[in-house]
Amino acid sequence: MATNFWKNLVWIALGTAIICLGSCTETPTDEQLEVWRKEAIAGNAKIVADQGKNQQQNPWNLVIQGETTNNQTVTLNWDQLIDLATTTVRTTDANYVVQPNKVFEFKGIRVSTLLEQMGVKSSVTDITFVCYDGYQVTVKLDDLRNYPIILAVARDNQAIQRDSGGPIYLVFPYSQYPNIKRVYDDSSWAFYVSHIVVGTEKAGVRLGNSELKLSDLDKLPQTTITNTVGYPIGWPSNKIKLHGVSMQDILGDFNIKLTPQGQIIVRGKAGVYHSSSNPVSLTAANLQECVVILATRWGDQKLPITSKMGGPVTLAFGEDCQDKIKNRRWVTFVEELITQP
Ligand SMILES: Nc1nc2c(c(=O)[nH]1)N[C@H]1C(S)=C(S)[C@@H](COP(=O)(O)O)O[C@H]1N2
Ligand SMILES: [Mo]
Repeated sequence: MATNFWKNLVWIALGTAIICLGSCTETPTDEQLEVWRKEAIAGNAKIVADQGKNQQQNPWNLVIQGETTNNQTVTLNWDQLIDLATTTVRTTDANYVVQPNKVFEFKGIRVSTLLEQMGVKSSVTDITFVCYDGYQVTVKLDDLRNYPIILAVARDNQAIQRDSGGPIYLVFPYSQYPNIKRVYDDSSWAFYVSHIVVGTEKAGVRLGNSELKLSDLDKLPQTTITNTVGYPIGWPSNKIKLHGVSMQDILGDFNIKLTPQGQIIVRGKAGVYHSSSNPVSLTAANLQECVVILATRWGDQKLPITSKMGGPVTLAFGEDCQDKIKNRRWVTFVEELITQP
């Protein structure tokens, strides 16, 4: 079955090649990439919507993107994931606190095998797992190659429940290799994984029909804020500098004027940011009262924001936002701005 799956994938790739007849190059065009990206995002948004509607059916996709050999995004649906889940790992479960020594049989997809099939650029060292709730975990590619670290879909032959990290749970072979605990503690066991990001993606924030790349953001006036960050993981806990473009300047550049009732919705990669009932939204008043930026760099050295930190683009709030914006969320992996003027 797994072989069959990869055959299908090749077939899909071939189908795409046929469409661009004659003028085909090895690298897909930006337009093609954009189509694939949109498909992946639309597919994921749909899964998330269905997930909300019907918990029983439990559909789930896994999206693989970033610095793969072809810069392609691949979305695997649940049936495909089950077909690929051929690796068994017997280990204790870092989060099974009732019986910390109980050994479970996890069944899942060995991450290194999946990445081998996808192809990874030779410069890549880190692989980041993004979860439905916006949490992320980064694992060294070498460690994925050296240890059977799996995306588990079953524990003792049962689907993994949400409260145990399912439907896709990142599992480390603690029992066989106790030493890896020192590098990957219980916080590394990512729950409800929805994306694998290979290396760090290129910045690309959609706004209407446009896509803001890093070079576009760099052309706009640059704003620096200094604050304690509210990202879930991967950042220093002291006050730090974040550099990027203020939301006001982005709206100004696109000639978008928000009415007093208007708002701008900020969407990150994770499913939680695709909920229509609880979006991250900023009003015109919010943006007048305090500084909100799309951050592209951090620290005194203006380092790029890697996947490990939820980059390349994150949402950041100035200190003056403290009491002014309720339900502030420091969105990681920002991918889209939706304006409702
Ligand atoms: N998706 C996701 N996975 C996650 C977390 C999380 O917040 N979200 N927390 C991590 C941490 S810090 C620990 S200790 C374990 C258990 O988290 P819990 O105590 O919140 O259940 O899951 C890890 N995996
Ligand atoms: Mo934790």
